[in-house]
Amino acid sequence: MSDIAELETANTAIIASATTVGALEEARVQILGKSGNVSLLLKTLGAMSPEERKTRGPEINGLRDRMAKAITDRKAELETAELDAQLASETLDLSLPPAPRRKGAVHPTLQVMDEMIAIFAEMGFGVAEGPDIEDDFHNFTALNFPPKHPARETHDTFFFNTRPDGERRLLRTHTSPVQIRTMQRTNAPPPAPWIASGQAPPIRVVIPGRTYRKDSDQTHTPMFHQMEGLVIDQGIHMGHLKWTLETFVKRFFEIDSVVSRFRPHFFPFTEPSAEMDIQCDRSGGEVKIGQGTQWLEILGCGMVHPNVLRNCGLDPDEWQGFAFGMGIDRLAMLKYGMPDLRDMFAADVRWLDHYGFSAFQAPNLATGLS
Ligand code: 2NL
Repeated sequence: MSDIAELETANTAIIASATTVGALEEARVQILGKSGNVSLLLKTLGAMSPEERKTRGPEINGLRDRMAKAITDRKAELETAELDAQLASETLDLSLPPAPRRKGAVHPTLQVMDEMIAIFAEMGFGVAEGPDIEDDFHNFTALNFPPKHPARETHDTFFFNTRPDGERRLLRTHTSPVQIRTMQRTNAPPPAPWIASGQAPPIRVVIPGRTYRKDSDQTHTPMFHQMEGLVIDQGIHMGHLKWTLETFVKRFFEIDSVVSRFRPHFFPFTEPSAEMDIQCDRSGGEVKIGQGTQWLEILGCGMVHPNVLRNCGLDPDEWQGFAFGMGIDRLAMLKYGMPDLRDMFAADVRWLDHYGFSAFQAPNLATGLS
Protein backbone atom coordinates (compact mmCIF):
# COMPACT_ATOMS: atom_id res chain seq x y z
CA MET A 1 0.00 0.00 0.00
CA SER A 2 1.37 3.42 -0.92
CA ASP A 3 1.98 5.99 1.80
CA ILE A 4 -0.83 8.09 0.24
CA ALA A 5 -3.35 5.24 0.42
CA GLU A 6 -2.28 4.47 4.01
CA LEU A 7 -2.65 8.08 5.09
CA GLU A 8 -6.04 8.26 3.36
CA THR A 9 -7.30 5.18 5.20
CA ALA A 10 -6.06 6.52 8.55
CA ASN A 11 -7.50 10.00 8.00
CA THR A 12 -10.83 8.62 6.80
CA ALA A 13 -11.04 6.71 10.07
CA ILE A 14 -10.21 9.85 12.09
CA ILE A 15 -12.96 11.80 10.28
CA ALA A 16 -15.50 9.02 10.73
CA SER A 17 -14.76 8.72 14.45
CA ALA A 18 -15.55 12.44 15.05
CA THR A 19 -19.12 12.45 16.42
CA THR A 20 -19.49 16.19 17.16
CA VAL A 21 -18.76 19.34 15.15
CA GLY A 22 -16.13 20.22 17.78
CA ALA A 23 -14.35 16.84 17.48
CA LEU A 24 -14.43 17.16 13.67
CA GLU A 25 -12.62 20.51 13.93
CA GLU A 26 -9.86 18.79 15.94
CA ALA A 27 -9.64 16.12 13.21
CA ARG A 28 -9.38 18.83 10.55
CA VAL A 29 -6.44 20.44 12.39
CA GLN A 30 -4.77 17.02 12.72
CA ILE A 31 -5.06 16.45 8.93
CA LEU A 32 -5.10 19.86 7.16
CA GLY A 33 -3.91 22.25 9.93
CA LYS A 34 -0.49 23.92 9.81
CA SER A 35 1.25 20.76 11.08
CA GLY A 36 -1.42 18.36 9.86
CA ASN A 37 -0.28 15.04 8.34
CA VAL A 38 -1.39 16.02 4.82
CA SER A 39 0.09 19.53 5.16
CA LEU A 40 3.46 18.06 6.15
CA LEU A 41 3.34 15.75 3.16
CA LEU A 42 2.62 18.74 0.90
CA LYS A 43 5.70 20.50 2.26
CA THR A 44 7.96 17.58 1.08
CA LEU A 45 7.19 18.63 -2.53
CA GLY A 46 9.59 21.57 -2.21
CA ALA A 47 12.65 19.33 -1.74
CA MET A 48 11.85 17.00 -4.67
CA SER A 49 13.36 16.94 -8.14
CA PRO A 50 11.11 18.30 -10.89
CA GLU A 51 10.42 14.77 -12.27
CA GLU A 52 9.51 13.38 -8.87
CA ARG A 53 7.28 16.43 -8.19
CA LYS A 54 5.44 15.80 -11.47
CA THR A 55 4.09 12.46 -10.25
CA ARG A 56 3.94 13.13 -6.46
CA GLY A 57 2.39 16.60 -6.81
CA PRO A 58 -0.95 15.49 -8.28
CA GLU A 59 -1.07 12.50 -5.88
CA ILE A 60 -0.59 14.62 -2.73
CA ASN A 61 -2.87 17.45 -3.93
CA GLY A 62 -5.51 14.85 -4.82
CA LEU A 63 -5.26 13.47 -1.28
CA ARG A 64 -5.62 16.99 0.19
CA ASP A 65 -8.71 17.67 -1.94
CA ARG A 66 -10.36 14.34 -1.02
CA MET A 67 -9.67 14.92 2.68
CA ALA A 68 -11.08 18.45 2.53
CA LYS A 69 -14.26 17.15 0.86
CA ALA A 70 -14.58 14.30 3.37
CA ILE A 71 -14.36 16.83 6.23
CA THR A 72 -16.95 19.16 4.63
CA ASP A 73 -19.35 16.24 4.01
CA ARG A 74 -18.94 14.92 7.55
CA LYS A 75 -19.54 18.44 8.93
CA ALA A 76 -22.87 18.72 7.09
CA GLU A 77 -23.81 15.27 8.35
CA LEU A 78 -23.01 16.15 11.97
CA GLU A 79 -24.81 19.52 11.80
CA THR A 80 -27.98 17.87 10.49
CA ALA A 81 -27.77 15.29 13.23
CA GLU A 82 -27.26 17.95 15.92
CA LEU A 83 -30.27 19.93 14.63
CA ASP A 84 -32.41 16.78 14.54
CA ALA A 85 -31.43 16.00 18.13
CA GLN A 86 -32.27 19.56 19.22
CA LEU A 87 -35.67 19.47 17.47
CA ALA A 88 -36.44 16.14 19.09
CA SER A 89 -35.61 17.38 22.59
CA GLU A 90 -37.24 20.85 22.44
CA THR A 91 -41.00 20.48 22.15
CA LEU A 92 -43.64 23.23 22.03
CA ASP A 93 -46.85 22.56 23.93
CA LEU A 94 -49.43 23.93 21.49
CA SER A 95 -52.30 22.90 23.74
CA LEU A 96 -51.49 25.70 26.24
CA PRO A 97 -54.18 28.44 26.13
CA PRO A 98 -52.85 31.90 25.17
CA ALA A 99 -52.41 34.55 27.89
CA PRO A 100 -55.65 36.58 27.97
CA ARG A 101 -55.46 40.08 26.48
CA ARG A 102 -57.59 42.91 27.87
CA LYS A 103 -59.91 44.60 25.41
CA GLY A 104 -60.49 48.31 25.97
CA ALA A 105 -63.93 49.89 26.08
CA VAL A 106 -65.37 53.37 25.64
CA HIS A 107 -66.55 54.81 28.98
CA PRO A 108 -70.34 55.38 29.06
CA THR A 109 -69.80 59.08 29.88
CA LEU A 110 -67.83 59.59 26.65
CA GLN A 111 -70.26 57.48 24.64
CA VAL A 112 -73.20 59.55 25.91
CA MET A 113 -71.24 62.78 25.34
CA ASP A 114 -70.81 61.75 21.69
CA GLU A 115 -74.50 60.85 21.42
CA MET A 116 -75.46 64.30 22.70
CA ILE A 117 -73.04 66.05 20.35
CA ALA A 118 -74.48 64.08 17.39
CA ILE A 119 -78.02 65.24 18.25
CA PHE A 120 -77.08 68.90 18.75
CA ALA A 121 -74.81 68.87 15.68
CA GLU A 122 -77.78 67.87 13.55
CA MET A 123 -79.62 70.92 14.91
CA GLY A 124 -76.74 73.16 13.79
CA PHE A 125 -74.70 73.42 17.01
CA GLY A 126 -70.91 73.45 17.06
CA VAL A 127 -68.72 72.23 19.93
CA ALA A 128 -66.62 74.65 22.06
CA GLU A 129 -64.01 73.77 24.68
CA GLY A 130 -62.08 75.70 27.31
CA PRO A 131 -59.69 75.30 30.27
CA ASP A 132 -60.52 73.28 33.42
CA ILE A 133 -58.59 75.84 35.51
CA GLU A 134 -60.46 79.14 35.45
CA ASP A 135 -60.34 82.58 36.96
CA ASP A 136 -62.99 84.18 39.14
CA PHE A 137 -64.23 86.46 36.36
CA HIS A 138 -65.09 83.71 33.83
CA ASN A 139 -66.46 81.27 36.40
CA PHE A 140 -68.48 83.69 38.58
CA THR A 141 -68.40 87.46 37.96
CA ALA A 142 -69.26 87.42 34.23
CA LEU A 143 -72.09 85.00 35.03
CA ASN A 144 -73.78 87.51 37.34
CA PHE A 145 -72.89 85.70 40.59
CA PRO A 146 -73.09 88.26 43.41
CA PRO A 147 -69.82 88.76 45.41
CA LYS A 148 -71.08 86.81 48.45
CA HIS A 149 -72.68 83.87 46.57
CA PRO A 150 -72.16 80.53 48.45
CA ALA A 151 -70.49 78.90 45.40
CA ARG A 152 -67.64 81.38 45.90
CA GLU A 153 -66.86 79.83 49.32
CA THR A 154 -63.96 77.40 49.71
CA HIS A 155 -66.55 75.06 51.20
CA ASP A 156 -68.12 74.49 47.75
CA THR A 157 -65.34 75.09 45.23
CA PHE A 158 -61.74 73.89 44.74
CA PHE A 159 -59.54 77.00 44.85
CA PHE A 160 -55.80 77.18 44.18
CA ASN A 161 -53.54 79.19 46.51
CA THR A 162 -53.86 82.95 46.09
CA ARG A 163 -51.12 84.31 43.82
CA PRO A 164 -48.86 87.26 44.77
CA ASP A 165 -50.95 89.53 42.52
CA GLY A 166 -54.04 88.58 44.57
CA GLU A 167 -55.63 86.37 41.89
CA ARG A 168 -57.13 83.10 43.08
CA ARG A 169 -57.72 80.49 40.35
CA LEU A 170 -60.15 77.60 40.70
CA LEU A 171 -61.34 74.37 39.09
CA ARG A 172 -64.36 75.40 37.03
CA THR A 173 -67.65 74.57 38.75
CA HIS A 174 -69.57 74.46 35.43
CA THR A 175 -68.69 74.73 31.73
CA SER A 176 -70.35 78.19 31.49
CA PRO A 177 -66.94 79.99 31.42
CA VAL A 178 -66.50 78.52 27.93
CA GLN A 179 -69.71 80.26 26.77
CA ILE A 180 -68.38 83.50 28.29
CA ARG A 181 -65.11 83.07 26.38
CA THR A 182 -67.03 82.27 23.16
CA MET A 183 -69.17 85.42 23.47
CA GLN A 184 -66.17 87.57 24.47
CA ARG A 185 -64.24 86.45 21.39
CA THR A 186 -67.15 87.44 19.15
CA ASN A 187 -65.48 90.49 17.71
CA ALA A 188 -61.96 90.06 19.02
CA PRO A 189 -59.10 88.61 16.97
CA PRO A 190 -58.07 85.08 18.02
CA PRO A 191 -55.62 85.11 20.99
CA ALA A 192 -53.16 82.99 18.97
CA PRO A 193 -53.09 81.88 15.33
CA TRP A 194 -53.84 78.26 16.23
CA ILE A 195 -56.92 79.11 18.32
CA ALA A 196 -60.20 79.42 16.45
CA SER A 197 -61.58 82.93 16.48
CA GLY A 198 -64.93 83.51 18.09
CA GLN A 199 -67.95 83.60 15.90
CA ALA A 200 -70.11 86.70 15.58
CA PRO A 201 -73.70 85.99 16.58
CA PRO A 202 -75.66 83.96 15.73
CA ILE A 203 -73.92 81.58 18.15
CA ARG A 204 -75.00 77.96 18.53
CA VAL A 205 -72.61 75.89 20.63
CA VAL A 206 -72.61 73.02 23.08
CA ILE A 207 -69.83 72.67 25.63
CA PRO A 208 -69.05 69.20 26.99
CA GLY A 209 -66.42 68.87 29.67
CA ARG A 210 -65.24 68.14 33.19
CA THR A 211 -66.45 70.23 36.10
CA TYR A 212 -65.54 70.18 39.80
CA ARG A 213 -67.37 70.77 43.06
CA LYS A 214 -66.62 69.88 46.69
CA ASP A 215 -69.39 67.31 46.86
CA SER A 216 -69.24 63.57 47.49
CA ASP A 217 -72.09 61.17 48.16
CA GLN A 218 -74.14 58.53 46.31
CA THR A 219 -75.28 61.02 43.67
CA HIS A 220 -72.33 63.47 43.65
CA THR A 221 -68.63 63.07 42.82
CA PRO A 222 -66.02 65.87 43.15
CA MET A 223 -65.48 65.64 39.37
CA PHE A 224 -68.37 65.21 36.98
CA HIS A 225 -69.20 65.97 33.34
CA GLN A 226 -71.52 68.68 32.10
CA MET A 227 -72.92 69.60 28.74
CA GLU A 228 -74.03 73.17 28.45
CA GLY A 229 -75.52 74.86 25.44
CA LEU A 230 -75.80 78.45 24.26
CA VAL A 231 -77.81 80.07 21.48
CA ILE A 232 -77.45 83.81 20.77
CA ASP A 233 -79.35 85.50 17.95
CA GLN A 234 -81.94 88.19 17.29
CA GLY A 235 -85.50 87.52 18.42
CA ILE A 236 -84.67 84.34 20.38
CA HIS A 237 -87.33 83.42 22.97
CA MET A 238 -88.47 80.64 25.33
CA GLY A 239 -90.26 78.90 22.43
CA HIS A 240 -86.91 78.18 20.76
CA LEU A 241 -85.54 76.89 24.06
CA LYS A 242 -88.52 74.59 24.62
CA TRP A 243 -88.45 73.10 21.10
CA THR A 244 -84.69 72.54 21.17
CA LEU A 245 -84.72 70.76 24.53
CA GLU A 246 -87.85 68.70 23.84
CA THR A 247 -86.39 67.58 20.51
CA PHE A 248 -83.12 66.72 22.22
CA VAL A 249 -84.80 64.63 24.95
CA LYS A 250 -86.89 62.65 22.44
CA ARG A 251 -83.87 61.81 20.30
CA PHE A 252 -81.63 61.08 23.29
CA PHE A 253 -84.04 58.58 24.88
CA GLU A 254 -85.21 57.41 21.43
CA ILE A 255 -88.85 57.78 22.47
CA ASP A 256 -91.22 60.02 20.46
CA SER A 257 -93.75 60.52 23.23
CA VAL A 258 -91.66 61.97 26.07
CA VAL A 259 -93.85 64.35 28.10
CA SER A 260 -91.96 67.24 29.66
CA ARG A 261 -92.66 70.27 31.86
CA PHE A 262 -90.72 73.42 32.66
CA ARG A 263 -90.72 74.44 36.34
CA PRO A 264 -89.70 77.99 37.33
CA HIS A 265 -86.30 78.04 39.04
CA PHE A 266 -83.49 80.47 39.84
CA PHE A 267 -80.01 80.74 38.34
CA PRO A 268 -77.98 83.98 38.58
CA PHE A 269 -77.07 83.78 34.86
CA THR A 270 -80.54 83.30 33.32
CA GLU A 271 -83.83 85.19 33.60
CA PRO A 272 -86.36 83.66 33.47
CA SER A 273 -84.89 80.32 34.57
CA ALA A 274 -86.44 76.87 34.61
CA GLU A 275 -85.79 73.25 35.36
CA MET A 276 -87.01 70.69 32.84
CA ASP A 277 -88.66 67.50 34.09
CA ILE A 278 -89.69 64.50 32.01
CA GLN A 279 -92.45 62.06 32.82
CA CYS A 280 -91.35 58.64 34.02
CA ASP A 281 -92.32 55.50 35.90
CA ARG A 282 -90.18 54.55 38.89
CA SER A 283 -92.11 51.47 40.05
CA GLY A 284 -90.11 48.23 39.94
CA GLY A 285 -86.71 49.64 40.86
CA GLU A 286 -85.79 51.14 37.49
CA VAL A 287 -86.68 54.42 35.82
CA LYS A 288 -88.80 54.03 32.67
CA ILE A 289 -88.97 57.13 30.48
CA GLY A 290 -92.04 57.90 28.34
CA GLN A 291 -94.60 56.31 30.65
CA GLY A 292 -95.91 56.64 34.20
CA THR A 293 -97.00 59.59 36.29
CA GLN A 294 -93.84 60.68 38.09
CA TRP A 295 -91.43 63.46 37.15
CA LEU A 296 -87.68 63.30 36.73
CA GLU A 297 -85.57 66.46 36.72
CA ILE A 298 -83.06 66.32 33.87
CA LEU A 299 -81.67 69.79 33.22
CA GLY A 300 -81.60 73.51 34.02
CA CYS A 301 -82.15 76.26 31.47
CA GLY A 302 -83.26 79.83 30.87
CA MET A 303 -82.91 83.02 28.83
CA VAL A 304 -79.40 84.49 29.12
CA HIS A 305 -79.44 87.29 31.72
CA PRO A 306 -78.94 90.79 30.18
CA ASN A 307 -76.06 91.39 32.64
CA VAL A 308 -74.24 88.32 31.26
CA LEU A 309 -74.63 89.59 27.67
CA ARG A 310 -73.33 93.02 28.74
CA ASN A 311 -70.38 91.43 30.60
CA CYS A 312 -69.38 89.82 27.29
CA GLY A 313 -69.70 92.98 25.23
CA LEU A 314 -73.06 92.15 23.64
CA ASP A 315 -75.97 94.67 23.65
CA PRO A 316 -79.02 92.95 25.18
CA ASP A 317 -81.33 95.20 23.14
CA GLU A 318 -79.84 93.72 19.99
CA TRP A 319 -79.04 90.11 21.01
CA GLN A 320 -80.98 87.59 23.04
CA GLY A 321 -80.33 83.96 23.78
CA PHE A 322 -81.05 80.86 25.78
CA ALA A 323 -78.74 78.51 27.65
CA PHE A 324 -79.02 75.15 29.32
CA GLY A 325 -76.92 72.78 31.38
CA MET A 326 -77.13 69.09 32.20
CA GLY A 327 -75.09 66.37 33.89
CA ILE A 328 -73.71 63.91 31.32
CA ASP A 329 -72.87 61.18 33.85
CA ARG A 330 -76.34 61.35 35.32
CA LEU A 331 -78.01 61.08 31.91
CA ALA A 332 -75.71 58.14 31.05
CA MET A 333 -76.84 56.39 34.25
CA LEU A 334 -80.48 56.99 33.38
CA LYS A 335 -80.18 55.80 29.78
CA TYR A 336 -78.02 52.73 30.39
CA GLY A 337 -79.15 51.73 33.89
CA MET A 338 -76.04 52.28 36.01
CA PRO A 339 -77.13 52.36 39.67
CA ASP A 340 -74.31 54.29 41.43
CA LEU A 341 -72.56 57.43 40.16
CA ARG A 342 -69.39 56.71 42.16
CA ASP A 343 -68.76 53.46 40.20
CA MET A 344 -68.34 55.56 37.06
CA PHE A 345 -65.00 56.95 38.28
CA ALA A 346 -63.72 54.03 40.38
CA ALA A 347 -61.52 52.84 37.47
CA ASP A 348 -62.67 49.23 37.95
CA VAL A 349 -62.14 47.41 34.64
CA ARG A 350 -64.83 44.84 35.51
CA TRP A 351 -67.36 47.68 35.62
CA LEU A 352 -66.06 49.00 32.29
CA ASP A 353 -66.23 45.50 30.73
CA HIS A 354 -69.89 45.41 31.70
CA TYR A 355 -71.07 48.95 30.94
CA GLY A 356 -68.49 50.13 28.38
CA PHE A 357 -69.06 50.44 24.63
CA SER A 358 -67.11 49.11 21.66
CA ALA A 359 -64.93 51.72 20.00
CA PHE A 360 -66.63 50.70 16.72
CA GLN A 361 -70.06 51.71 18.07
CA ALA A 362 -69.58 55.42 17.35
CA PRO A 363 -72.91 57.19 17.87
CA ASN A 364 -74.61 58.64 14.83
CA LEU A 365 -78.18 59.54 14.01
CA ALA A 366 -78.25 57.50 10.79
CA THR A 367 -77.83 54.11 12.46
CA GLY A 368 -79.46 55.04 15.78
CA LEU A 369 -77.67 56.09 18.91
CA SER A 370 -77.63 52.99 21.10
C1 2NL B 1 -77.82 72.91 35.63
C2 2NL B 1 -78.07 74.26 35.13
C3 2NL B 1 -77.53 75.84 33.47
C4 2NL B 1 -76.74 77.62 32.11
C5 2NL B 1 -76.51 76.44 32.79
C6 2NL B 1 -75.55 79.50 31.10
C7 2NL B 1 -74.34 79.93 30.60
C8 2NL B 1 -74.22 81.25 30.22
C9 2NL B 1 -75.25 82.10 30.35
C10 2NL B 1 -76.41 81.62 30.85
CL1 2NL B 1 -72.73 81.81 29.64
N1 2NL B 1 -76.54 80.34 31.22
N2 2NL B 1 -75.68 78.21 31.48
C11 2NL B 1 -78.02 78.16 32.12
C12 2NL B 1 -79.02 77.53 32.81
C13 2NL B 1 -78.78 76.36 33.51
O1 2NL B 1 -77.22 74.64 34.12
O2 2NL B 1 -78.54 72.41 36.40
N3 2NL B 1 -76.75 72.28 35.18
C14 2NL B 1 -76.42 70.97 35.55
